Amino acid sequence: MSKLAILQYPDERLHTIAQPVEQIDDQIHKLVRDMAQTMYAADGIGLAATQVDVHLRIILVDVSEKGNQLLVLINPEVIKMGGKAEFEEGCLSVPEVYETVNRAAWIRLRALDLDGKPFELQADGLKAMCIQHELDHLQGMVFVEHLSPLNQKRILNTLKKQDRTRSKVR
Ligand code: GNR
Ligand code: NI
Repeated sequence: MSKLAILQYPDERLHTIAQPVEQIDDQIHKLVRDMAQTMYAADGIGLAATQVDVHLRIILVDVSEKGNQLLVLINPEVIKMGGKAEFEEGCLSVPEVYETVNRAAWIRLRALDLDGKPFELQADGLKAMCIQHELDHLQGMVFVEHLSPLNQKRILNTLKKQDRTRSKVR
């Protein structure tokens, strides 16, 4: 297994639209294992392939307390979503930024598992929020892009300052 590098906003590659997986082969299995290792090592509750610069429709989610309930969604498609919820979100590609985003309260989707078998899934709460966050990544969207332009500007400035202080420390 190997840990993968996570693209950092505002990296343009985060705006790439992911393509469907055509064949779930050994290469995809290895990618999913590496993504899982990367997500757990970063203490994340989700990870989209986009974030590791692989532009395929693959997302991982594990919102369990112990981090032992990994959900792998290949070629996920939304069947239905509804209700309204607000969540304070963060992202491994946007370190130290937490902002409230409006989401659907629940989501129903169809996806393939690691054997290529289709299944359906219904989620609400944190899990629904995380899945919507990951689906956005597959569309090339980062959560801060749900915020007002002014807020986005503030965040970009904050990230630039973080960069400066980091290079001073090093
Ligand atoms: O680890 C993550 N935590 C998180 C917290 C609140 C809302 C969304 C997330 S997803 C994020 C991992 C990530 O960046 N996935 O794309
Ligand atoms: Ni994210």
